[in-house]
Amino acid sequence: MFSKILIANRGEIALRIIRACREMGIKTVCVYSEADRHGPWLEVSDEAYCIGPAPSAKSYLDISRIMATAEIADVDAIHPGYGFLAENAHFAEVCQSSGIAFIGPSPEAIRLLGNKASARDLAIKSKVPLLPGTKDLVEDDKEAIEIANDIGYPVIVKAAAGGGGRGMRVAHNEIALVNGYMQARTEAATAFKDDGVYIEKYLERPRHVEIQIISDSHGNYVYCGERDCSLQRRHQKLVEEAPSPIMTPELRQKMGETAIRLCKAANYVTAGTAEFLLDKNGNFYFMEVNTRIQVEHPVSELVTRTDLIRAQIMAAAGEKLPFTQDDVEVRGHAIEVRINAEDPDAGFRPSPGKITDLVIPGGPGVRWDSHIKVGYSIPPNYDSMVAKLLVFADDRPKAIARMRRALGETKIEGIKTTIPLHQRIMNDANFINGDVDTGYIENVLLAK
Ligand code: MV4
Repeated sequence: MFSKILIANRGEIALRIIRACREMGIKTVCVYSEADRHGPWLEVSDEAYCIGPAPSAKSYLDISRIMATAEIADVDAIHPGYGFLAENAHFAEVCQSSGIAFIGPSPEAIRLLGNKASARDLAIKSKVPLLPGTKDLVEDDKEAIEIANDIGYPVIVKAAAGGGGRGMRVAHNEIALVNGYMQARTEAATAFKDDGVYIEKYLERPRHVEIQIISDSHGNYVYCGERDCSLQRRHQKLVEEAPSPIMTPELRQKMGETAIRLCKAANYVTAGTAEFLLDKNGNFYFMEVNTRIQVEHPVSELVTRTDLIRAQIMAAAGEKLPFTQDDVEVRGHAIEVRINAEDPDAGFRPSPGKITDLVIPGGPGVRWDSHIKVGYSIPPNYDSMVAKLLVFADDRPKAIARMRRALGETKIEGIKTTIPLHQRIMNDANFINGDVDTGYIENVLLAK
């Protein structure tokens, strides 16, 4: 097993990884930017090194500064968390060639699945269900029109290098398609330096259901149930839960086995997530694989009683997973809300600043994953998420009641947060009935 791990991240996920390492007897090294000098997670790390100024490009994304620290601190492995360098194949390669384990999949698996067009191709070969669409990149608008006429409108143009909703255009007719096709290419060229796009049939108002997988280098693959992440705003998830309100044991097994088939075909090792769209009739369609540990991983930990960070570290160290598929049973219900330093009444404008008072919720079935404390100033430079509040209960109605209760206990003073919006969601009739889709927040709740 590793004796020391460098954490190339910040905030709550840095703290989550430190906690797992401490329980495993592994020493931790944090790298941080000047803006994070007073980051509370640094106090519980064994070592911490400032590697540069506030802009991510000069700190959390600067591979040479991170690798220099890894060498000096003499670590065995690097955990990238999520965001920043987590899905950067080049970084995984640099780690490999420096003899430092990257806690994540191989550079080849990141590359193969990171490109949505090659992931789609692999899904076809692995008999994973997809929406009708192109097998290859679409070279010009004439070809785009032919494909759309073939599969029928509406269609969606997606950047091959994109993900998480960037570089996408929906078209309901030929004129919109020609425009959308060019816009998607231009946007992709700017954002990803890769203007490749592909086309799919557009599914209206789907649910977003993703399968958590974890595997080791001994060929063991386990799926840890699903998460329903349908409640989003502008591709930012707000609430995640497990199980999905519309899941059945049969569908879970089918989706889980499908996710594993795809990950096996990519020689995928460690934690990953296969994202699917689910329609009202229980049909599911593969979207993409996220080759990292995700923000919402704790909801799966709660319902399957696993420690995914521990399992991820064990797999990266070449050990066997600490559980098998037979050990993993979905029990109870978990909900996570993302508490962001944003003002929901002002278009979700970021609200950084100093925490002047803080009451952390507790009691039965409550988990608080956060790095904040009184006197800490949220810097304006990074993601606005300040806490993940999770609840666990026997069933969904009890979990919702528990979340209402936990949100009521929570007090974060000095900044605006998304807590009032979460209270509204937990009292919303559609949410309570499990009747929401990916358009619900923007089209219904915020329009009410
Ligand atoms: C889609 C879709 C409908 N049809 N693809 C957005 C994120 C990316 N991973 C996939 N996305 C979508 N792809 C087809 N063919 C609708 C979305 C989508 C969406 C998906 C999940 C969660 C929220 C969403 C919000 C808008 C659109």
